[in-house]
Amino acid sequence: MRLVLILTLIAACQLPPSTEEPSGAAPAATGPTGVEATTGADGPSASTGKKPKPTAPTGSTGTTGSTGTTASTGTTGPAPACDPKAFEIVGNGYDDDCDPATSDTAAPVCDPAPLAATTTAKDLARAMGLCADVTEASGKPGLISAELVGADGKALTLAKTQYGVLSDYGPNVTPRQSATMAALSSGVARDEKDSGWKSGSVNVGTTSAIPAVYENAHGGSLQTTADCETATDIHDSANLRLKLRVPANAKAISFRFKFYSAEWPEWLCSEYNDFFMALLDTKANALPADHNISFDALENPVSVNNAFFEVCEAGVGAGACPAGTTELTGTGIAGLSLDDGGGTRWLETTAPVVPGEVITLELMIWDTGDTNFDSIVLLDDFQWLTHGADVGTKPD
Ligand SMILES: [Ca+2]
Ligand SMILES: [Ca+2]
Ligand SMILES: [Ca+2]
Ligand SMILES: [Ca+2]
Repeated sequence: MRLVLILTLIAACQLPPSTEEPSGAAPAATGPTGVEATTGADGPSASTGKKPKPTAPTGSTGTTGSTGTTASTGTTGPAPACDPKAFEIVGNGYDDDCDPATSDTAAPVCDPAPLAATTTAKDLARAMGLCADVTEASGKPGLISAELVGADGKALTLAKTQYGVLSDYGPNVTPRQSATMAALSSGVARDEKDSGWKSGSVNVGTTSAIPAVYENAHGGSLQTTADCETATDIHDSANLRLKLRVPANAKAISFRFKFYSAEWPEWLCSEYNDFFMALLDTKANALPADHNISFDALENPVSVNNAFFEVCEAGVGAGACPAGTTELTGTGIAGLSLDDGGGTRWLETTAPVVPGEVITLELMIWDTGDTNFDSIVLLDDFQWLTHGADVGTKPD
């Protein structure tokens, strides 16, 4: 079945891209349409038997995480002594970091040029709002290093178009912080108007192992829904690994993301369960055993089979698609019409960290099961929070 679709897609790719919905034509026949459905005997999966159910992350609190007022909210009360290992809290009237050059009235911006051929991992971090470039030895807070590696953390040669700094994703999706955002893809991190965009299924040709900490906590499985078998082979991964020094006055982090997949809806509840994962290494308590801090209310990671897909065409697959197709239009993830892809709204993840520690945050995406039907994640608005926050993800 998947081969037929691939051939159809290849043929379709020779047509000019269109953002228009098919007029009068019935949507293409789709496969399993509900996460409750099991993969049929004629489905794409040749696997039999159930994998062990993943261990639920411990200590996690689902969507009950703090609402996360941002650092710009400020505080009141007597002025604390400044600390060069603190970050400048905007709007509180104090020079928090003992550096008069950092503004108390405007958050720093450091947008790199969008869609540049020279884009680096550090540019992706800057697009997310991580402007402070520091050395680990300095003890100062900010970005120590940024790397693009494989899902397993090992060196991997990514395709140049698997990542990018974007100023938009289609005409209706814009950054959450300043003028640019970062994008990672298991195909092309571009929308259909961008140079380098390709439709549907791009085979980068790389493979990676399941991240060890996640694999160990889930018995080697990537399965996220009880009745939906998931393959365990990872293809075309892209992992933005950030090493950061937590400011002395920060107790938590937050960032925003938006996940889209061309697997939706026809490969929903199939072995082709592409993932976005955010693995945090911190000394803070209450970190899930698998270290993944982005998951839905059912504690499922953000994969094709999660509960956050709301940007889609209603009536095509499972779910009510309450956000409709506005944020799908012009993205290119849905192929030649809007009924062949879906995404989440902007979501916000929070997690606690320890003041002054060095943390590693790995933001990654991959194709599961094969290289086809790509997925993309938009990343933006990294913030240090001055108050504590539980691990959790919610619509922003
Ligand atoms: Ca301040
Ligand atoms: Ca930004
Ligand atoms: Ca895929
Ligand atoms: Ca791919």
